[in-house]
Amino acid sequence: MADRTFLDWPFFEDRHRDLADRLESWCKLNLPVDHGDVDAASTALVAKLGADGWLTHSAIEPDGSGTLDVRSLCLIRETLARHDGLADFAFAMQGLGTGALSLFGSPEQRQWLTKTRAGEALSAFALSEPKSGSDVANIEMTAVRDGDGYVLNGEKTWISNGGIADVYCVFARTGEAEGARGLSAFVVPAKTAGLEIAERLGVIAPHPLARLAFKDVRVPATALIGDAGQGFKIAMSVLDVFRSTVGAAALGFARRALEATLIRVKSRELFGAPLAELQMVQGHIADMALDVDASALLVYRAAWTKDTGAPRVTREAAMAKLHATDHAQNVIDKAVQLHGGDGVRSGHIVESLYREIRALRIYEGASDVQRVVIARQMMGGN
Ligand code: COS
Repeated sequence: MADRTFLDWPFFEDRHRDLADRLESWCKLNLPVDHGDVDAASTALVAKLGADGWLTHSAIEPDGSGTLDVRSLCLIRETLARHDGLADFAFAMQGLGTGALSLFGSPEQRQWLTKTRAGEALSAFALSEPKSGSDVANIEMTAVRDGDGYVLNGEKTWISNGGIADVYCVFARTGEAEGARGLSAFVVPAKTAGLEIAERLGVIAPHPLARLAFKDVRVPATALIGDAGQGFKIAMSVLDVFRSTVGAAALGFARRALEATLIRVKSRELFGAPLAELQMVQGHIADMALDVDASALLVYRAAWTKDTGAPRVTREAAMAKLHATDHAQNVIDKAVQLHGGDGVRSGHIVESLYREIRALRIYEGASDVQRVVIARQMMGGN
């Protein structure tokens, strides 16, 4: 059983402890699922998470009431990730894909939230392009005003839920100014004419992922989220909320690796005694436990700071994501090492965690981007 004493920390209220307990029971009944067909598995997970009420935490109410409670988002992601990485992915994308609608959506646009919160529609966040992953200000996709709407042309890539999403949040250049100040955000239904899945992308921990082509995709002016020219700030505000949740997912993976390792070192005998009696092994266990607790402190510090009213948590969220993802990688690597041959055996839990963790140091802002963000914040910049 993974350590749950962190739930006593003052970052949480009783409703969070109750949420964590209820979700733990749900996970034991429903996870893991078969990942053989990731499209079918992800769609089914979203439906089940929606039917059982967990997706109500992924977005605000369609009538505009409520908030995104980041502590709940983090607890849910941590718990799901500890049981099944694909379940965490399915939950996370419902929040990221609709984050701009929760924070900036019009009443009409927020109608999507009725379906995404019920697990009846899947959403996706379409920001990255072949030439602008880390450098968001360099987005090349265009959205040209035409009559009573906009026409979108260009490509998006590394789009999670690409191919199975019902609605995309798309960032494009509307040209109010150069660089970051000339971008806008749009809500685009997947079935809009001209929006095509150009390529499905396979990765080391498979999940639905695609490159999208936009060829003269016409959307009405009401598809614009927030104001024209505000797209960069909308993207960054969404990432400020969701980056600490990526740290939370990494934390869930790391806790699972530590849990598996504790069982392993107490049961596996070497040189006539359990592995756990070797001081060198104890040193690794201590480092793993320290990495887990330090990550948890940073993740829930960021979440609590946002929930208690900070206008921006750019530094806290970047620190949480950077530390938790990089250190989960260390924890899981040690877990693989302490499992010996079993650690690299296909289908073993630590082998799958080793594959699952890697992308988290890349998506939603690579580790070095987080370092840039933190340094700028420390020096009084953006
Ligand atoms: N919240 C609100 N506004 C923000 C912001 C934030 N977190 N971060 C920056 N801004 C504002 C700035 O204040 C600035 O506003 P003004 O034009 O009014 O001065 C504007 O946005 C531009 O900011 P900045 O100059 O810092 O932009 P840069 O082009 O230097 O980019 C980085 C900054 C690299 C940090 C940004 O592009 C980034 O986060 N990249 C990673 C993107 C990412 O996560 N990709 C993964 C895709 S999702 S899987």
